[in-house]
Amino acid sequence: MTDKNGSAQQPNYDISKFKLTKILNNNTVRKSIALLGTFPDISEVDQALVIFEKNAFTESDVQTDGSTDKSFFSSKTKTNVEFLNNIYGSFQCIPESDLNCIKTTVVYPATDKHIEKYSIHAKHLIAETPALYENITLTYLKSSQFSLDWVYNILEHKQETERIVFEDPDPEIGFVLLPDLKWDGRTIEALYLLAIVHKRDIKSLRDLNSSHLPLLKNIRDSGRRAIEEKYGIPASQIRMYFHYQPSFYHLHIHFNPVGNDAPGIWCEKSHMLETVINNLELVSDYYKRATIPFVAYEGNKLLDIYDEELNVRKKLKLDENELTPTSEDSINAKIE
Ligand code: M7G
Repeated sequence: MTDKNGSAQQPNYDISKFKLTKILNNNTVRKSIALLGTFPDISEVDQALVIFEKNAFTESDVQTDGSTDKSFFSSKTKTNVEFLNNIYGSFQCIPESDLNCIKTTVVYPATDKHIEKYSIHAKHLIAETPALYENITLTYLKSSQFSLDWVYNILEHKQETERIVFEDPDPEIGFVLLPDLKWDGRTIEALYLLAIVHKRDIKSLRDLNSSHLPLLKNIRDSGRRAIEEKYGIPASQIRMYFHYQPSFYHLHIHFNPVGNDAPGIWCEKSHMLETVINNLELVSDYYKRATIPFVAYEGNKLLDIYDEELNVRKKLKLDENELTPTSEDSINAKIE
């Protein structure tokens, strides 16, 4: 959906009109719930995702020194006693509504791939050799990946322009740094920014080589500086990393504070920027030669393709890096 200037237009949905079809994932640890449904007043067929997430606490909301006009410790907070026993008390506090916001993400219209991403699944690890990347993952990616329109909208200043924290416009080593969709935008302790490179020919970690070192070092140094200046978080407390596999195949780097367990920081998915720089300094084509494990989840076609291809190879007694002659065609057939 674009307007006459080519900018993406926001679909005109009203969240109160959402009609639930299915709960996809209720994460009690992250206190988030992913819902599948529709906005029937716009379309009965287009699927919509609504993701609710309770916000982390903001330290300024618990001050009692009068430094904030909104506090949990105010007369506006309603307190229901659950029980009192000796020195212990259990309550349900209902603070004023502004302190009780729920971060809400809507994806509309949502594709089957979006629904898959937000559903709960059993996960499996795949050790992706360079040959498996070339022959299976890359073939799969060419025909099945999320649209990058939102990324180009940011790089071309068509959307989220006022949210940009820092930009280096250089086409080779430049990037845009801005708040990630996952951040509520106010809880500094849970800060989550994304650096998106201007170069458009780097899909992921796999495409990096030593010629990209100036770009990576620029993101590390300028990104850290910008965060320190704007949010007062010192460089020593910023975690910077890539995801592999990412959801979006245009190179980007995640930034968040080491003191906060951001979603997706698990060791099977994250690659620290500092380590990546060091690996490329030691071996210039490290990521072309490395076996990189990644997590695939049940229900994802990529896992089915890996399962089948690796079984065929086993039966034909082929080395796992050799391709069966019909491989590319069979992968494309499975994606369709
Ligand atoms: P990823 O590693 O490709 O995917 O990171 P994953 O972390 O979701 O598995 C892409 C990052 O881009 C994620 O952290 C998303 O939250 C973020 N993101 C996605 N979208 C669609 C947007 C968007 O429209 N705006 C912004 N600012 N961030 C987004």
